[in-house]
Amino acid sequence: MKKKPTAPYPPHKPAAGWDSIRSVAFKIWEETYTGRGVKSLLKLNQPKGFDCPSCAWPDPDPDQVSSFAEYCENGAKAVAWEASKCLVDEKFFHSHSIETLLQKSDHWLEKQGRIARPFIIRPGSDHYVPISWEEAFTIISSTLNALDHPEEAIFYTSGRTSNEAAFLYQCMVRQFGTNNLPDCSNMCHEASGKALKETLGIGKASVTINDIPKAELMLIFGQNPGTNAPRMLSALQKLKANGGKIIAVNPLPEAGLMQFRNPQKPWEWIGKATQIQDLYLPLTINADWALLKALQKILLGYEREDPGSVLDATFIAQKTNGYTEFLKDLDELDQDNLIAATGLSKDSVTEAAKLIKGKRKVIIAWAMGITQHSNAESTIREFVNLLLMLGAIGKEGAGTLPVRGHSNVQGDRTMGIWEKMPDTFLDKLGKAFDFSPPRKHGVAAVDAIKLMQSDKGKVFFGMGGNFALAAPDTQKVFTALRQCTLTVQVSTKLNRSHLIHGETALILPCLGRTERDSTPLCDQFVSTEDTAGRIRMSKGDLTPVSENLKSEVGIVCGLARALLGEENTTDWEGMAQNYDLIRDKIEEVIPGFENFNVRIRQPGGFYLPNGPRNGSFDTPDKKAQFTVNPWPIRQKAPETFILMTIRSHDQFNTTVYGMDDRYRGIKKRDVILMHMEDMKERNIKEGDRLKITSHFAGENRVLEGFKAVPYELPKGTLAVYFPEGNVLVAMDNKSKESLCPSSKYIEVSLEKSMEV
Ligand SMILES: Nc1nc2c(c(=O)[nH]1)N[C@H]1C(S)=C(S)[C@@H](COP(=O)(O)OP(=O)(O)OC[C@H]3O[C@@H](n4cnc5c(=O)[nH]c(N)nc54)[C@H](O)[C@@H]3O)O[C@H]1N2
Ligand SMILES: Nc1nc2c(c(=O)[nH]1)N[C@H]1C(S)=C(S)[C@@H](COP(=O)(O)OP(=O)(O)OC[C@H]3O[C@@H](n4cnc5c(=O)[nH]c(N)nc54)[C@H](O)[C@@H]3O)O[C@H]1N2
Ligand SMILES: [Mo]
Repeated sequence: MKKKPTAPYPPHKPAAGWDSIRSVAFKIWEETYTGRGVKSLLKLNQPKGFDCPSCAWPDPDPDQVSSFAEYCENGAKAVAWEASKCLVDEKFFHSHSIETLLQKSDHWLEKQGRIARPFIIRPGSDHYVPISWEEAFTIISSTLNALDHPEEAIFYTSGRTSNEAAFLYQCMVRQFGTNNLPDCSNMCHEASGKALKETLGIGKASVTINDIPKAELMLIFGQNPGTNAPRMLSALQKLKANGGKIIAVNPLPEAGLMQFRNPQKPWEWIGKATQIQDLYLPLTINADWALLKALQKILLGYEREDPGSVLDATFIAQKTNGYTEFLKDLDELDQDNLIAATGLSKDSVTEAAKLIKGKRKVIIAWAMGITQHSNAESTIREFVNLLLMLGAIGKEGAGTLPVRGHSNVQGDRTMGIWEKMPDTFLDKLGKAFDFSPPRKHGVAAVDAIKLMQSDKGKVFFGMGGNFALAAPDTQKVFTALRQCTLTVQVSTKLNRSHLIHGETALILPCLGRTERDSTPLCDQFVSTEDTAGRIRMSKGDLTPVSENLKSEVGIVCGLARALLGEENTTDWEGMAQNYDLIRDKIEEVIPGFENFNVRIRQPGGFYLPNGPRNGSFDTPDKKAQFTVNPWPIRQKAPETFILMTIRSHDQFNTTVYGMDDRYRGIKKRDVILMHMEDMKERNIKEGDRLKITSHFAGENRVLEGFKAVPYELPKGTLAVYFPEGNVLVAMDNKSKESLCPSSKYIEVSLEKSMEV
């Protein structure tokens, strides 16, 4: 029999192992040329060191932390990137105008090094020039205070900001008078928070890292952990060693889920790699809902044949509500139609159902392949329905695991970075700081763009991140930001958001996680919250790259004093010197932080309260909710493709470390991944340059000159890298419930580019 041709990519090599050690060594040398990067690695994720600035994957308990290397390749890259010895100083901006910088790649911009001091562009100028901190705060505060209304200002947050800085930042913004606090979560896990809060009473993971090895089965939906949460693979390896099984659901066969060599265990770098996934389901993009309903239906069939073989009837009766309606709806669905919609064979769906049957210790993990769809919340509520059927919540080795992105994105939300914090939080905040917080909801990320577009948003303040590139609809975001009177970015490294600026623009450079944060009182530390809701201390000890940096806390306190005036009663000065005072206020306002200053000093920190983890549900009727979620059908024209935007192995969001997407075997970023048959049918050859046109609500957007790469993904599906693909994402292509952009579902057509 003739062998079916397969795409050359991905190369199907084990993830991590020696290659990742080599990659780390190279990056550290390239960035720092000194021991700076190596020194900081020795403190990375150690109980007394600093929290990794890369992803939000939890650290093991203190007694299980590897003293050799409690970090992954991509965490080490993030550290090396921050520890850079190069500086963006006065000389740099003297010789580079905005016009010339706009011609440079994003990789080049960040590679210029750490921003050394505050800079300003004054109206009409094309060069950043130095400015003192005092003058910077005066300009920002006088511009803000001259607005017609505080709601004309937008205060964005990325997810690296510490708890202490985030808490003070939202407090300053609310004292100023607005809830316009969009964050990167609006484009990330917003749907997870919403769907989990409604159904289980809290918008966070119900499992801890210690549950994973105890699970009998783990389902991983829409996530690429080998690249984006690499230390998760060590936990999965333990689950496998204990006899647990793993099902991966993803249109792309991701290397990290196939085979793995633990880079923390050199004896594994050779020999047989661990096979991670037991069953791989390469489903049609956004067919997760259909797959979940099909699985529930098959499982219900097994239960009816053999009562007790699937359902946990006691759990359902005692702990849940809505089961009858859920069952009625499920019975009305047609199993064959559901399976057909998944693009999977009936056999593979049945195999998955058989793996689930009889199990109680089941964890479902997911990430952007689920949340960045317009129907994300429905899919997530179906995860909950499935877990509730099995009684797989509130016990060891079972539950929900939305794997967060940025290292403190979850903590920032806990601290009040949200455009619609509940009244209970606002009441306590007002009491603790003696003011009346605004109650009108603010704007989330997409609405922030619209506010600026409409000329009602005049000031954009970015606490970290790279909004210009991370937000959808690049051209529109650029225009919106350029219409602002003032744009301010608190940053460590140069990025596109510094170049796409308002009439006046400021860069306020801050300390990174790895650096010592000294105040006249003593060295300070901050705290972060991981995916599993554990609060830990983070204390950097590298000498800051420049004497002209401030900590994020210092920046907020300095600005708040200028903005809110002499008569303001908050002790900004005291808190800027002594972060224990900030933690006392956090304790006063946010439940779960009792005795904060004592418990944060314990090795490993402490877990925040989590109802579902203990089997209690803080919903209106105190029960977990089964829900009915209608079939989310998205119409598309027959000849078009669905395109997703994904991360390469050599980037952290908009920070591009290099061009090597090693696990996928691709060494360029201007590429479009395509099924071989789709290429053949359109007479497209590997390397042909294509014009990609996206279609949404009658509007077209274009990305030109991307090279075709034959790749193992379902027919009709395409992939390009984020952030390059963002020009194709229409701002209104988003979830109606959580307003999160559908960055994984972009309807596009293709044609060959004119020769370039
Ligand atoms: N090294 C590194 N680490 C990171 C980041 C980084 O850029 N680099 N980013 C951080 C951040 S902020 C985040 S949010 C996370 C992101 O972590 P991930 O969510 O793993 O990142 P993505 O590359 O967006 O990958 C999403 C996955 O979803 C799959 N997918 C797409 N559409 C569908 C679908 O319809 N159904 C299913 N089942 N799967 C689908 C894609 O094939 C891909 O494997 O990582 C964090 N960690
Ligand atoms: N098309 C598409 N769009 C997406 C996504 C996608 O998958 N596809 N993913 C979305 C997701 S999940 C997210 S989370 C967002 C990410 O959006 P953002 O969080 O806005 O973007 P980042 O690229 O993480 O931000 C990088 C910048 O942060 C700054 N920085 C780094 N460390 C620090 C620090 O310690 N303090 C401060 N103040 N600044 C620092 C540096 O200057 C760096 O240039 O993008 C979203 N956009
Ligand atoms: Mo994210």
